[in-house]
Amino acid sequence: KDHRGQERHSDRFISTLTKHTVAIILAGGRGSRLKNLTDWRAKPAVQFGGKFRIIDFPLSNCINSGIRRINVATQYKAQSLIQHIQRGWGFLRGEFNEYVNIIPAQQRLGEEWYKGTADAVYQNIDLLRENGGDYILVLAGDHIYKMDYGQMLATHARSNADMTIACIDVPLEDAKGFGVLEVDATDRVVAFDEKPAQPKSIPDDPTKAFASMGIYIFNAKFLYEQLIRDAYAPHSHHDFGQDIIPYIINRYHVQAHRFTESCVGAQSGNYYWRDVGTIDAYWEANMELTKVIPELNLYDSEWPIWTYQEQLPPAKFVFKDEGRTGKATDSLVSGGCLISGSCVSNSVLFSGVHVADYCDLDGAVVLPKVKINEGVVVKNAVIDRGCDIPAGMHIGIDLARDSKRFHVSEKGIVLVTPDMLGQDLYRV
Ligand code: ADQ
Ligand code: ADP
Repeated sequence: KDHRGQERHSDRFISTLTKHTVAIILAGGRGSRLKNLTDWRAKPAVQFGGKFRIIDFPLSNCINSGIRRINVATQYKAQSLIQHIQRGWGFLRGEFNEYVNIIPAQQRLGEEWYKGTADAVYQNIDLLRENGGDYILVLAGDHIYKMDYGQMLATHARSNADMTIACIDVPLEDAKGFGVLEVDATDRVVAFDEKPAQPKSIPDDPTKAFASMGIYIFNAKFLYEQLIRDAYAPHSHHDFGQDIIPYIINRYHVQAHRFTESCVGAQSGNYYWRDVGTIDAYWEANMELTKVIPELNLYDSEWPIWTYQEQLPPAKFVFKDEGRTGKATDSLVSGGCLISGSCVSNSVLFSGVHVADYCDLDGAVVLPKVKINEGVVVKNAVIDRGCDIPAGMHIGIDLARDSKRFHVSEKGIVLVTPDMLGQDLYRV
């Protein structure tokens, strides 16, 4: 039985857990590795996949898991994020104690902004207490994935843990960027190393490490005790990965929850979790969606991804002259797009992109409200919202030249923003 006297194997086991869970999504990080894409918006507000923002993924996961009390902690350049959540996520019913609550930074203590991730939760401790959940689900606002948190709550309750961490196998060479765990035979966490210089591999595969996904479940009271203790701990960074987890693993019960078992919407039998933290990863994840069978299925009605959607007319493709039909292949084209006498392939066009005649787009990720004038060629690039690409401009063809005016990533993806074109930012 769990602490409410509910049978662990009863049919209502998981719905009882999700009902008594309050989520807090940490959406404060800039995501500076996304370069100029996050000059004016926080990483969770960055557009993804034609009509979504990154934050829509953890938010949708909460709703689809039956967790409907959600707080979003904002900090860096939150305007765009706040606007998106207000417009798109207002459908929950306060009468039923459902809400998405946007928490502005710095409401409680002192003069400073949040220090680490634990501090961001600590500064909102009063609010969480008022929300009154038994379990607190701490989420990052900047990952693309579909996950049923109900199954993770079940792992947490069944193992009688104080805290549970969602984990995934990652290639050993990538493990330096994660918290790396060791578990015993019951998947209890016995060691934790935050971003180790020399990550340890898992016992049965030297090419892989067991990494924290930065997704945590805490018993509410336990979390508050730890946050208060940590707030006064000298030399603490007030961070879950650097401070809280290393302190508690040998003193309390920390359980690992394997993401492989909880995959959702995985019609092709795989599971998907991406940190689109760099321009290369961001571009690649968008490109993946143009494949015939992408790993991330956005067309899965079992696990819909919700978002704010502007009212827009359908995408339209216009014939120019022989051989110059406006067309798009292996591409995602959103509402409000106009493609006239141009060829678009392997591209993701967000809402309201206009492509004039005689253009060629291949491997283009084009954010909303971009105008591409006649004769433009774009190859392997990310074009930021509101850019007006001058007629005849070639992007991604001569990288040496592009690197003088645009940002060129390690793998040769070109990022173009309105600033770089000397244009005003699009304000809506
Ligand atoms: P990182 O990915 O480095 O490591 P971090 O930069 O601390 O995580 O950010 C986690 C989340 O919190 C992000 O969504 C970020 O936007 C947000 N955030 C950061 N600082 C914030 C603040 N002050 N206020 C509000 N939100 C804030 C973590 C763990 C690792 C784990 C990886 C998985 O520490 O152990 O492996 O996540 O990606
Ligand atoms: P949107 O949320 O409309 O997609 P962006 O993400 O590009 O817009 O911009 C984020 C927010 O930052 C916008 O809502 C806008 O109000 C604000 N903003 C954009 N440019 C500037 C600027 N130059 N100075 C101050 N604020 C800006």
